[in-house]
Amino acid sequence: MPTSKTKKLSTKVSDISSVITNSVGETMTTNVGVKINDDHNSLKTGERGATLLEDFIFREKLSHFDRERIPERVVHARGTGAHGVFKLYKSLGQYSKAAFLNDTSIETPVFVRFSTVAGFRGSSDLARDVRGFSVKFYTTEGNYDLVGNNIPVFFIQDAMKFPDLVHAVKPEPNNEIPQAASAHDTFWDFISLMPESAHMIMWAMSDRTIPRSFRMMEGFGVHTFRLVNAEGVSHFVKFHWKPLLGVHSVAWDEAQKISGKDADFHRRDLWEAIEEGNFPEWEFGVQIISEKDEHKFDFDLLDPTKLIPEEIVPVEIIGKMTLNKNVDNFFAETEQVAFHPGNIVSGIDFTNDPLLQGRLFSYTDTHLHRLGTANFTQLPINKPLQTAYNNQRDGLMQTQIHRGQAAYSPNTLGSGCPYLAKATQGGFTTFEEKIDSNKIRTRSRSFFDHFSQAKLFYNSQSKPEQQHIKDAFSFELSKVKTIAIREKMIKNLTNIDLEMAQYIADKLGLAKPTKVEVYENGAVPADANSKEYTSINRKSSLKKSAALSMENTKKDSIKTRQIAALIADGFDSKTLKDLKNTVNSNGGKVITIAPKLGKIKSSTGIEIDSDKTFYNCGSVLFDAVYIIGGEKCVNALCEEADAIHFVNETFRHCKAIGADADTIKFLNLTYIGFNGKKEEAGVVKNNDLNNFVKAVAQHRFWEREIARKIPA
Ligand code: HDE
Repeated sequence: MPTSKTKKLSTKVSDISSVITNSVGETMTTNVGVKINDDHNSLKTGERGATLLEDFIFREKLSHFDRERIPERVVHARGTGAHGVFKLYKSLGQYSKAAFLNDTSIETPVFVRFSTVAGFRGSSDLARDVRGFSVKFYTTEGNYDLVGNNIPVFFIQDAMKFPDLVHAVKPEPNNEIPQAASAHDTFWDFISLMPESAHMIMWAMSDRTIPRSFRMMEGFGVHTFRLVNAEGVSHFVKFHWKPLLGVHSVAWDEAQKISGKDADFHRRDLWEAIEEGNFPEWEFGVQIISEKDEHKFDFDLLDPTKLIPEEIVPVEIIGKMTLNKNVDNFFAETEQVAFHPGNIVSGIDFTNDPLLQGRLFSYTDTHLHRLGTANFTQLPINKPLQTAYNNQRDGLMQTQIHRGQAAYSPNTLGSGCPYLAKATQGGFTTFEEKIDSNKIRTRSRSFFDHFSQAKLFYNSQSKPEQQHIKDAFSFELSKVKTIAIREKMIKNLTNIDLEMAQYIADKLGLAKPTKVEVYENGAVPADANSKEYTSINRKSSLKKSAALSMENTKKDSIKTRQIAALIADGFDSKTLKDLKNTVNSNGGKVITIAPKLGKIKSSTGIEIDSDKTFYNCGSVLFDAVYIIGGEKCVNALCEEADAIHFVNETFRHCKAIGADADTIKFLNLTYIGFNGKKEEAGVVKNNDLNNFVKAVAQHRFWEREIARKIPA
């Protein structure tokens, strides 16, 4: 039986229902309730006359329309959101007094927004970019926001540099080119002068920035936070989200093509998964460090360009988040949601990470600008579960009607209300960190090692992953027009891996570096001339961290994977049926693709409606392909150049390919055929559906890329 607490908490989504309007069955009215008789014609002076100013219906409609847009987010403008719940597996009471981290019986409602960083609101989902991973927990003690990314570190160490970073990555100011892409001069100019970005740029050039799905991304709180328990004892903590479907990405060529075929690919994927009841799930993990161990690491816990390797401090899984409801209205919910890393609840606190400290100012400031009023927390999506009681009053778009005479404290006229809460009653108290220092404007020396973890990341990648990083650098820097910037980047990269730097230099037509070029020109003004800034490069004891490679992720399921079945008239209906049964029973989905929409007739005369055609989709929108047999079908597919291209492209992107035994004539027209009888990894012929499913679960066969390059 749900406790009354549970009941109340899990009704967050329906709490919003009091403000949901549904016009089904209703008469159209103006905003002040006057029933409208004609919504098609404005009021005119005669049939061919001018429109009259008195037409209040027309004026209201147009002037509301003129104000429909609010400023898009300055970063993370492109995103999508969903509702869900968080359930704790085990109590963290030993470390935190936060109720939602203590009581395993409650379900905490959440709202999550995923985003890209650099692109405008209408940009493509598949840009090479960091993904935002913001979670708003509507807890019994107020809203807690974990505003993180899908990468555990960040480009810069001090919030002072954030506007510079963003100006550098956004489209260039003279011609507003390129959209949603870091492959341009200003970005790499900035990065080449900011050695502290070395670790993050390795992640950014890895496949982590081209995820297969939001549902297959990790999430990280990035900064070190504090957990504070009922006794006031603080522990440091790093937060993690681990997707139950594993961490998977697409290929770069594929990402670019998806941007053209379906710029809403990630948004659609999340929406459809939730609509179909395939609720995305992430486990919530913590790395906990006691205060006494603060200085035991070879990096500073307050430095947001560093992660704590899981081999050194394991991630303890403590709960699970499930996204189970799409929004009713994108603007009202996803666009108006206001996340803020400063929204913490009793039991969680900040550290002095200088990036985090700056964020604590920036988000509220942004919301005041974007949402235009100090009352933005009254919007249904931002409202806490509890009614807010305080003496803040009035302001633009005040929707609360505050009763009573006294809007100040202390008061007698209001019986002293609202009361203050003691710490024992849940009143928020800040962790009393001891500080005794001078005011200074400088960077801590403990933040100066920029390359050790960049190396650790590179060394932890599999060979194909390393190749993808080299390819990504080669691509991005080839788009940079200023040769000096390319050269500077190559020098910097020698500090991470000499062979990698040589490879990229060669691709850019530059001289291959022969030695490590110790970074010379520190970009941080206070330390620009400091030898120490450049020379500290502490050696990490750890050479590799398995958790940093996607190669080691889960590959045991095809749940929610989209499998294209190529068919034409004369297809073998039994194979299609068997394929559907096998794939469906393993949690995947088969989508039939034919030369045309409408009825397609099988060899035995059964008619089915094709789901898609070769002209309205492409292989890049699927996880795998299966070619259905049947003599007439195979002959028709042989005539279909797009079908041949479909299979070649699937092969090029290293995905699983399955085929009936009698499709060999068709396969011979593709690269699979060009390779004669040689077995290819992930290509399952001869109707072997079980092995095909196993191949799809592997996600990709990157070894094909190394074996040979194929055009597609
Ligand atoms: Fe943000 N960031 N950020 N950021 N950030 C914003 O807030 C900012 C940083 C992140 O889905 C803005 O509401 C500063 C790190 C996400 O609505 C803005 C600094 C991380 C989102 C802002 C950072 C993030 C934002 C723009 C350097 C990962 C999207 C609109 C100190 C831990 C939230 C808005 C959503 C959004 C400022 C750095 C994540 C301008 C000043 C590090 C996921 O306030």
